[in-house]
Amino acid sequence: MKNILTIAGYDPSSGAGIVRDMDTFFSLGIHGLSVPTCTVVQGPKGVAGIHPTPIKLFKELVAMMGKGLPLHGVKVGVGCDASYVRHIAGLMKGKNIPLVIDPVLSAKNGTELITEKGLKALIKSLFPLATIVTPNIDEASRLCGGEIKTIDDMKEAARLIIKTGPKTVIVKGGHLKGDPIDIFYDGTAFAQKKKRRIKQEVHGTGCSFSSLVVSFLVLGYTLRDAFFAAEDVMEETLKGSYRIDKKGYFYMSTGIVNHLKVTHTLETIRP
Ligand code: PXL
Repeated sequence: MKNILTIAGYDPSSGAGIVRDMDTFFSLGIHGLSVPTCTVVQGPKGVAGIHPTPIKLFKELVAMMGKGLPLHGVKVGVGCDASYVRHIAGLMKGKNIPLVIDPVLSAKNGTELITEKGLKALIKSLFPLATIVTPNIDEASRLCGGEIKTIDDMKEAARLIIKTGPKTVIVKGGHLKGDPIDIFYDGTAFAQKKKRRIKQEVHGTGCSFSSLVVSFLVLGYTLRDAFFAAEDVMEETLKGSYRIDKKGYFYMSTGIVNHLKVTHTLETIRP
């Protein structure tokens, strides 16, 4: 059995964050371990607040996960603040296992999920240790300090982000107009995946996608193959997405990615 540790935010409605990550690992036959950087007070209507995990508790939980348990991969989502991010960097030192970072900045309603200092620490101390970083358009433009409107802008962003240290960058184009395209860049070559836009807005897709990527890396896929396999499974989970609210009541609510809809067996996904 492979173990993947997710260090991210806790969303009690299980739409995003560590619970979503755990569902993803489980759907691919991987055992998930989880340590929350923060608790995000959240339901189908959105985020009402964020409470950092006491740092002493966070460090104790990370230490426990690092002790005696073989870690085969690590995924980082909401980094919360610099002390959490730097501590994760300490955990990764000397470990030759995949690290996938979803550089989450804010919730859909704009609530900041990482401080400015936390973001700086993420770029400075964790990006250089990352196997893959998976920003969406908004995150990529914040990381690069420029607007992203076209595929060429996405590629330029990937080129700039890779200079901060990760081996590979995936820029997710879902927030651009038209059919979304995701861009993969490993420092020498680009690959891209064109997708069909689905009507229902779905929450937690970034968490699922980055968890799928780290899972496939742990299962032995190459970087490029992990990208395409994650894209394939993501499409299935999106097609099967569901709502947890009373239909028509929480009119602002978003759907939940459905990992029970993963029908691919590993053999059929494996390129
Ligand atoms: O989808 C971004 C995200 C990630 N992780 C947690 C969240 C959110 C958005 O609300 O709450 C815990």
